[in-house]
Amino acid sequence: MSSLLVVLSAVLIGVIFALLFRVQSLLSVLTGSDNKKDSSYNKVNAILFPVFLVVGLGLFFWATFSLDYQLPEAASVHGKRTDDLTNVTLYVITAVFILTNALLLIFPYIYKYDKKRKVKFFAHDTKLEVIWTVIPAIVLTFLVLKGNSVWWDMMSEPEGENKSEHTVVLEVLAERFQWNFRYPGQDFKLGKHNYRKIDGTNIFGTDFTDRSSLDDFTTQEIVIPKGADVMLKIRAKDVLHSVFLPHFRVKMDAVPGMPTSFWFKPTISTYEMRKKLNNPDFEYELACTEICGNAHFNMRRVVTVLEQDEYDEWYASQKPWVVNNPSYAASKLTDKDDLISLRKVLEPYKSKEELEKLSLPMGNGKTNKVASL
Ligand SMILES: [Cu+2]
Repeated sequence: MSSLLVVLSAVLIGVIFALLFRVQSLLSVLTGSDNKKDSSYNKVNAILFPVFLVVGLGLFFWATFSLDYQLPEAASVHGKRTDDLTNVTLYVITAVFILTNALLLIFPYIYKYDKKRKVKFFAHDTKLEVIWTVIPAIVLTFLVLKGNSVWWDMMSEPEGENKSEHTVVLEVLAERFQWNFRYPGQDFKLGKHNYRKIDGTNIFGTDFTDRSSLDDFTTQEIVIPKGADVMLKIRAKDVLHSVFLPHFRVKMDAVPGMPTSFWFKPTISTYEMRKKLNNPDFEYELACTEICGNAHFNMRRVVTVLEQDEYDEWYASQKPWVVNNPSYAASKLTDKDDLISLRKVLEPYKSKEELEKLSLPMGNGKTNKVASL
């Protein structure tokens, strides 16, 4: 009961104050004293608008040019075009940003309260409407068309004079929380895969009945040659991940059930970039840019760009996956010719004795000595 009284008296006091204020303002209108009110606050507020504009723009340019969050120069042909597009877009946006904010903050200063000024009333102005519809439409059309051409550059195989002498196609498989890479072997053809064939050993779901898969090899890092057309075929096993190669300015989501891909052409080798940046520890990297779970931070891999001859050497030194898992591959094969192909792939890596000892269980339950095929 007493608390109700307290609330009621507080409300009453509030009402009394409101009424007093109302009476006071009515009195000032009647006596004409409100016209004489000093307009210094009006002036202070009016000046604060352009001051905010100058300070704000100063901080904006300071943050843009002095904070060091820029990536090094783009290390791919596509990256240079992407940077150009980004810069053109930024120039346009910055110009519009400065213009609109200047108008917004200078108008209150110019048109601050002045009792001598007459107000102009207009509800519609066709000329203004046309100007602010047509100009943005033209600028945006230009930006979209330019962006579209950069996009298709990345999405399609280079043709004509843009095509390099060498092409590298490799598969990128994302899973929580690692990246896996599969290269076509000496036949330069990636073997087929099927998600139904994925198990603890065959993480790519490689289909070994496809002979071009027998010489494929897997790696834990991406190695690519400078100057070649590189295509990444991207898959994800579980959730959304994202393949981001910041130094080459390429990025594409890895979507479960929907293979994606992109093309790019590296132009600066890791060694050259280290020299340019004066940083002997510099590495290009692949980073997952989809927050895919609690160990997301694990999804970083080194990308090494080599000169073509160094790359050829590296490529030739890679062992096909089946060399380390011959029994597994053989267990998936039922056709005799397939097994003979497997033996041919194994032969350069295994001695005759090893091949003799190696028994390859066949899918039909029988066991074959691989050497006796
Ligand atoms: Cu991820």
